[in-house]
Amino acid sequence: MKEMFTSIPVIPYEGKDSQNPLAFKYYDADRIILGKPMKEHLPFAMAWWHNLCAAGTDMFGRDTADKSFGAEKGTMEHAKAKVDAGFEFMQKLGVQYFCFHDVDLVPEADDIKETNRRLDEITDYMLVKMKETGIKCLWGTANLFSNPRFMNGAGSTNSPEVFCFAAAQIKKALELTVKLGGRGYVFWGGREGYETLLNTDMKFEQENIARLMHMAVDYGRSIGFTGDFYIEPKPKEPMKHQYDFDAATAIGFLRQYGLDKDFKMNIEANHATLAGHTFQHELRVSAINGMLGSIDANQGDLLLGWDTDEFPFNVYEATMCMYEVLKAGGLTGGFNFDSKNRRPSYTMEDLFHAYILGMDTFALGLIKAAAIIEDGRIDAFVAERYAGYQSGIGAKIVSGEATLAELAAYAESLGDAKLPGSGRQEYLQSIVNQILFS
Ligand code: XUL
Ligand code: CO
Repeated sequence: MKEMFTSIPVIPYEGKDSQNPLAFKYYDADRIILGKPMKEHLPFAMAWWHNLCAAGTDMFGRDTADKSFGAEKGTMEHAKAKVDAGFEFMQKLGVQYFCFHDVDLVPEADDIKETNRRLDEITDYMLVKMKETGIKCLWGTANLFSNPRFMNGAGSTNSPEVFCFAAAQIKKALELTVKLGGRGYVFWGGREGYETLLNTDMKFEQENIARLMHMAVDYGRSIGFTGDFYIEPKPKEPMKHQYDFDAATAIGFLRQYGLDKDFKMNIEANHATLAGHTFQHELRVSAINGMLGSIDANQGDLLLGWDTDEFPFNVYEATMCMYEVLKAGGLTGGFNFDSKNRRPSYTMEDLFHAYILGMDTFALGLIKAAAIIEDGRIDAFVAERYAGYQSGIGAKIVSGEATLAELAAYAESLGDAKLPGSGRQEYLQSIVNQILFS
């Protein structure tokens, strides 16, 4: 197999003073942080769709990047060239995992049986590469939003025939995920939502999504899938309103329909901010519900109201993300770069720069989050802030023994109104800055 990225070497770690654009400044795979090597804290994954497929087309213009990898697009030769390019790319960067949608892998045929045959062929080829390189699959998914038949959604469609096509794709994508040893299987809502309630039976649509997910769980377990299913919340785009609005909504949905034992969250940074939350908020909501599964590592632009899928460079956000991940004891999934280069950064070298940026940002986030935990001042402050609940009336409230009348009587006995302790937000923020910039 010929080398695709001939001008790019294996990316070395050179440390923070390096000026080499093709070197890591912070991601040092074997460096031990809190007792574990960085590469275990940060199971990075390449997103097949952004890396090997998307070439810059947007609403106003066509491709700027050449992702033909020396083959004619729309052919199986091209599908194979993408595999060659992808594995060389991951190996040169030390990325250990990949994520895929079914139709990222092969050109979709008119007949689903032919698409499935192509998928079998390409995944045989991928398995060979996986064995050669040790690179693994983080998660798989089915694209239930691009084909025109999914214009009204997949599980939420008004058409039972389209629902069956969705079932067929999920069945195959699950089989492929098992074949490739994927750790997880993702449901991003795609077009599961609505444009107007004038034509929408919201209750029925959500029940049908749950039916489809139950069938997926039953089938997945029956063919030996032992990993987690994930919902990837997103509040809008492409639909005006998406049902999996945010983590709290998705967790409520999973509990309502009895899916919570099999599913966790795949939290995407850009989706969090579209929902009006911080990335950290979505991670915390998932973690406290025992459902922090995996992360789509990217970044949005707060001045824009859509999903820009930028490579993450905000170290403050990455630090707060890694703080949540460390506190949650790690992920069962990993960090998938659901990110794309800006359209004018169209060369293959830019793709390497993008991953170096993303991986270094999360490495730095990990280092700084560990430092915040080791420093201990923030944890100590939070513990102290709630210390009143450890004894006296506070402990009685927590134990569930107290009654409303008893508490009212206690309040009367206090006389003067009592203020809670200061929140000390500015002090805590200055600790974070001190650690970030030291
Ligand atoms: C879309 C998105 C998807 C999912 C996988 O916003 O994030 O790429 O990650 O379907
Ligand atoms: Co995503």
